[in-house]
Amino acid sequence: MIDLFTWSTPNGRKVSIMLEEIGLDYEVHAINITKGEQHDPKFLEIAPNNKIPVIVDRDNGLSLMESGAILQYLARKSGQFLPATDTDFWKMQEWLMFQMASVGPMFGQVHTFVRYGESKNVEASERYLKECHRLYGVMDNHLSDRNYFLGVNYSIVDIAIFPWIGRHDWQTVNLNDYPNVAKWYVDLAGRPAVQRGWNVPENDQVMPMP
Ligand SMILES: N[C@@H](CCC(=O)N[C@@H](CS)C(=O)NCC(=O)O)C(=O)O
Repeated sequence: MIDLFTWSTPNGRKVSIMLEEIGLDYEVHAINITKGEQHDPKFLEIAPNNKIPVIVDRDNGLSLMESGAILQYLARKSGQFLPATDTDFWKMQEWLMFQMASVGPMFGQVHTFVRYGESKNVEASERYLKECHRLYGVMDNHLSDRNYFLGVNYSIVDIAIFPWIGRHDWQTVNLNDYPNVAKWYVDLAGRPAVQRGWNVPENDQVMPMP
């Protein structure tokens, strides 16, 4: 049994989608970050960086923050979505780091300045939107000759990237400008586990479709 501390955001959804995919029992604890619940001293005991998502594995008491680490832990615990070869393992690290270091932080800035800031800070909005489009271009190019980020197999890299593309409406990105990303996105959006994971904690946010 896994305790999942989360909210309906891209980083949170990575983990709920993963838990749905691997079919592990889990209990959801909603941490409403719009109300500052991530700063609750009790939550900080397991979340030293005061951010969701965090898991606690009741089997061994381990608590983990950082969605990239959590995805790898759950892959290993379940024996699912693990790369078959050493080369694939490193390719997984490469694209997971790409998500964690580039897609997440840069798209997050677009959400801050373009969506919430209504592009009033022109310099920041242009800078992050430009980088966001560049990253969409990188992903579109990579997916031009493969179904998934690691090739033929759906993996934790797809799970890590999907919820960020699931905010393309917030990013003012027309997904049809990136047809390979759009095709991949529609494919993943059709997976029942992805749909269930999107709705954790229960929310009324519609998954945008191109
Ligand atoms: N690198 C972290 C980022 C986590 C993160 O930024 N979480 C956001 C929601 S998506 C959060 O909890 N924000 C609350 C805050 O910054 O106070 C991860 O991938 O887990």
